[in-house]
Amino acid sequence: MIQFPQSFFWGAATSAYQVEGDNSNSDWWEWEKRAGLKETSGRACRHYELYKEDFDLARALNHNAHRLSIEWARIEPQEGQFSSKELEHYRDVILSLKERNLEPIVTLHHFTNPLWFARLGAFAGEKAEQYFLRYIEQVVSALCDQVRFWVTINEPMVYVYHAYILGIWPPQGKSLRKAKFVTDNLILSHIKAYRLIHSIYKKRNLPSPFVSIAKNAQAFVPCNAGSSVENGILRSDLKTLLMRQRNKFAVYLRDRLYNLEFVKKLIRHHALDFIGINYYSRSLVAARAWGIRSLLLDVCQGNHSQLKKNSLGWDIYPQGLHHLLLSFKKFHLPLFILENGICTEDDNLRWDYIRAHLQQIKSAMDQGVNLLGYLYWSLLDNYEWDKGFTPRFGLVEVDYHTYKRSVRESARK
Ligand code: IFM
Repeated sequence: MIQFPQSFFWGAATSAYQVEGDNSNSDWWEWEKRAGLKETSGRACRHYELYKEDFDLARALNHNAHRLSIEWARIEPQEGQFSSKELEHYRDVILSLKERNLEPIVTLHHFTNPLWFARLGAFAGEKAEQYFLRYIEQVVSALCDQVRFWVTINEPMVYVYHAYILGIWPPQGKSLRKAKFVTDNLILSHIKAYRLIHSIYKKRNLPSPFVSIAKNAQAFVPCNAGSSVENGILRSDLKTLLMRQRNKFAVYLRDRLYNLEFVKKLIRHHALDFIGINYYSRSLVAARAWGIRSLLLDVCQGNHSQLKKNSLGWDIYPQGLHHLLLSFKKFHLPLFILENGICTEDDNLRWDYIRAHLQQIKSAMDQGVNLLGYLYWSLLDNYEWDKGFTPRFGLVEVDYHTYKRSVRESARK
């Protein structure tokens, strides 16, 4: 039995678009149809109607916290028109959590945008940050008396990478220049949102809130070409040596730029009260050249990994979480794992995954890491973006025909 502090937050996370259903004013709603995705979000888990039932399950599993997100497109379906009905809905959702002694941790942006905002360029648009702040002001003013933990933006770099570098999420950009512009805009938007949220609490004489982002972090590991055979080509020793040096350098760069830089910038502006971390897996680095694109993006081509994998093929690598927690420790802020989880059809593997990660967390805490809590991704099976409904991340299984929920064994352990 691993022992954690009494005050530790335990729970699970969801995001609005992935579970609520019928988010027809969001950019993803329009895009998943236009892009011809095999599975579109549709009614998702019908969590918009069934949230009380879902929170009953979380409570019965002894959770004491729950992370959810607000769908901006529901709050502001048309530019400047705010829906009091939807604000009321989310207030009910938060109150339902609190009635069940579940601490609400509320995300304000989780990948999706209102369609009107997307049409204006989303975070590549000129007035992006003003629109974002105006929305946040509405939401935070309506909920501040009930919420202490805010996450402004979920996984900003994942959003930028998929939407502006790989070009596989809306708006399907493929430009490093644009990616940089959007990243800078997200940083600015967070800093201003941080200040705004604090000022709202101050004006109302409420205790200071805890505001952060959810930073996706990855363990970067050099791809070991073993006997120096990579892509079927036998390499000379010198070439192998150079390749190893290049991979090491690429790992160093990615760790700094992908994992740490965003957070560092926010800390420099005193705009984080804790560091929210989402961790799933490792990435095997194999830079084919010294150019910046290769150093930052090339991954191992052959399958050198012997590790067990989730159903999307991601390596299970719990020691990566330990390493990351220790490297974030140097920022001297409390850490909070806002997502960690596995999609699998094998529930024993799910439990092995959770247990192995908890062991790593405990060991990091024993080495002085100040961790506020651990949230599993996800409470429910849900809509995994362009991958549809096939990946099963939930502690609770969802039957997408009947919407019946069944708690998995791994959730009870
Ligand atoms: O489902 C996603 C979530 O929206 C953000 N973090 C990673 C999860 C699993 O891919």
